[in-house]
Amino acid sequence: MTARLEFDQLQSSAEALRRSLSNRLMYGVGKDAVTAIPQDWLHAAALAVRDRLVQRWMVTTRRQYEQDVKRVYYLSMEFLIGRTFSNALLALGIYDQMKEALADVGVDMESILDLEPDAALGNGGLGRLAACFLDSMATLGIPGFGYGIRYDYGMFRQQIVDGEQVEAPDYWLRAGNPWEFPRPEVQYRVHFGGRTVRRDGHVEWLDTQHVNAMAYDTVIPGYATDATNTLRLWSARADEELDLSAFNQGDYQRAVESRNISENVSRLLYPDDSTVAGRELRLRQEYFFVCATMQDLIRRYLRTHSTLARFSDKVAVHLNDTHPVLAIPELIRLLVDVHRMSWDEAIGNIRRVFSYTNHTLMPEALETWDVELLGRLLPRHLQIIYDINAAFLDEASDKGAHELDMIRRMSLVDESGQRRVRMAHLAIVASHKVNGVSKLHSQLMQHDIFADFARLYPDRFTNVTNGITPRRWLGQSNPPLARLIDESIGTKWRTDLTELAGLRGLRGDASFEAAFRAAKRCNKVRLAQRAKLRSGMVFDPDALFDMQVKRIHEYKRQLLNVLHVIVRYNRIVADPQRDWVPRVVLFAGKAASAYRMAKTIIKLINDVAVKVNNDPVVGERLKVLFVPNYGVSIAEMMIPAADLSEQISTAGTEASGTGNMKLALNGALTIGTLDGANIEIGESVGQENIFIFGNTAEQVNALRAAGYRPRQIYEENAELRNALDQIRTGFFSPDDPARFSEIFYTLVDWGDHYLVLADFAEFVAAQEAVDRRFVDMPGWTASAIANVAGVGQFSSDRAIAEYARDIWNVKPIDMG
Ligand code: 26V
Repeated sequence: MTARLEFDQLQSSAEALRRSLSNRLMYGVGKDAVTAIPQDWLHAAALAVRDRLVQRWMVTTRRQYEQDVKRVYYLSMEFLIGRTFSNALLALGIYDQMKEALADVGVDMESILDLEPDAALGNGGLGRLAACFLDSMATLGIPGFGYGIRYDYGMFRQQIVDGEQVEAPDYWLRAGNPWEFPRPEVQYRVHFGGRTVRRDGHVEWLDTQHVNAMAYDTVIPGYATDATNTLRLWSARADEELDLSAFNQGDYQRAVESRNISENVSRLLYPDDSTVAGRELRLRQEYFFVCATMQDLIRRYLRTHSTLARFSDKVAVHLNDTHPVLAIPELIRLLVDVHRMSWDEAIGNIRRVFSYTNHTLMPEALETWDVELLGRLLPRHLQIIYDINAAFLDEASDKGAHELDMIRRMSLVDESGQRRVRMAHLAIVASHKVNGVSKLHSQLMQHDIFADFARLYPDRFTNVTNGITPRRWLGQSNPPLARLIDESIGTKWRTDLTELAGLRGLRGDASFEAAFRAAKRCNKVRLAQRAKLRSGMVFDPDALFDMQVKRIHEYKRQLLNVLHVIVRYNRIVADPQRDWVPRVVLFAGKAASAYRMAKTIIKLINDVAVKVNNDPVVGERLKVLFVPNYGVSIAEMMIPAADLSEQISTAGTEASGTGNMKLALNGALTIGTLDGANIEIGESVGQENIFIFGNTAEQVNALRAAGYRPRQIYEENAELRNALDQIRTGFFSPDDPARFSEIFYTLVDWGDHYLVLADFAEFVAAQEAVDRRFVDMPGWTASAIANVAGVGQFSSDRAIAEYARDIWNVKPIDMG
């Protein structure tokens, strides 16, 4: 019999919240109003909010069990959540009430919001996408679990010292994390190393070392629904017994040390979003994560089912890129070696269970693991991968793939040079669906890197264009615009973003346009104030705010942007009296710590900024600022203030982009190439409301094939030549004239791999068109409104609905 519990039904009034606050401060934080510091108030307020989430959480969990629903497990090494407090308040509809409750006890809510650290458990787009997807799954009532790693150290904090990036550790758990529930009773053993033996027709994995994975749960609230979901993150715990044995032998120090070493597996997020470092610890992390996750979902399934025979009816596992691909051999191992399912039955289940999203075409970012390393760390998994490969190659040959070259290309093991397992191939072979993240990306995936597979399994490949959650990226980050939209077309857009199309009807409505402009100005003033506070720089809120905010990478072409800034600067100096459109060019983004060129680009941006900002001839006509430590919270502050969104990657390189969607949703116009989701954004907002320039993906290929000659472009374009020579000769770095020579040679003499010079002239022309449009303020505003009105389909709700229907075959729960 279960005990009958009596607990308080928590209400949402300011009055009830004030009472909760007092209780939580007293009994949760252990402080009173006299001793509480602002951090304590935030903690108490977070606990008061969390209590209200828990009520819904229990209801949702009960409904899921009652309805024996099919669940989706979204496996991702990264979840870039950001802050939770405001988001939860808005989801629960208690933002104003909490503000009032805090005011009643003498605390200004806005001033404590900034004390909450970002949960920065991700690098960039892939991690933030996972966070938007959690929000949408909960909001749509899709029974979903996020699974990941609870890194002690998230994405590093970026400081800019003398114009250069300096990394500092991000110990985000310092003040405790009020949003998580530790589950010490949920722990699984994760084994490494050892050897395998065959006994009675079964394989046993022996002589291993192990570490435990302990669960931490976070409630993910849906917006304006009782439905919630769970994000379960694993943290490494050394085994008690192991310690004790060393301790008993009198070696106390060694016991504690070995504990630390095995717990390193969840210590830090790898701060690299495009090259796979061949690091053993990263492989250990990947396995640690999927091993605990697969055990957990089998255990959950067996709680309500007596055998695993129909596992795939109730379980969908989604692989966010290849990072969790070891879940495939791990699930096979558990089914076959532990639960004694036949190989064929296990394989059948696997294909129905798994699906995989590819997030990049860049060859250096496609994961492969050294066979020797895999065999040493995970001998049983390597065997299973070989067995899958053998079966796959048979199947391929049955389907007519006889050609040796083709077999070599498709094999799960790359045999050229040191043998390596191709994780993407394993994901494709073992999944029933594989998707790209924009139309172009999905096409290129099928025609280029995975063409052989697409021919073999034509029905397997599909597209789901990315999306972003309107709750955070408009509702929370941009209150002035959100309020205006509420007043103009109602509040439904928050759960159906296509409602924004209703704004088209307000075209030509002078008072709406004025209010729209006022909202943008308000956000620009807010950003300018922050910049003044942090950097001392003053800029005019009526200038055009031009933003490129994203990871620093050569393919994203921050260099193309800098070249335009330099040319603009030179033009202003040559003719200061012309009617220049004042611009503030803002950059933000982190460089991978080992990516030298990306770090040099940051230094160049800062050196150019010093030159431009201190030239008295330039004045307000041009300002350049690099905003340090870009992350979710800084994005929420910057994006609403943008007039112009820079989406200028070499066509064919940016899989989708999601910053492009956030900026358009906040009323920025895009200047961009025909790459990733830019193409679809252009189709939706209207080609007259976007500035497209540059070579297409097809033209990029043709150019490269024909023998691209950047030096010729350099020689023929005087303004470009001048800018590049300034970079080369130390015009921006008089203290170290050779500092940027490598940039010059990379672009002019070493092939300019990302075709910066090829797109330069068109980029500058597009920037001139931007200026012309901006001085026509009514025209600009109409375009900005068209952008907001047109981006409805880029909601993560739409994306998740497509995944649920076409890939996972799951339905929303009935909340009754
Ligand atoms: C690779 C690695 C290598 C090992 C260390 C950690 C790490 C972390 C991430 C990655 C892959 C990054 C791939 C990625 O972030 N792709 C981005 O995905 C976005 C969401 O689909 C998409 O909008 C961006 O265009 C795409 O670059």
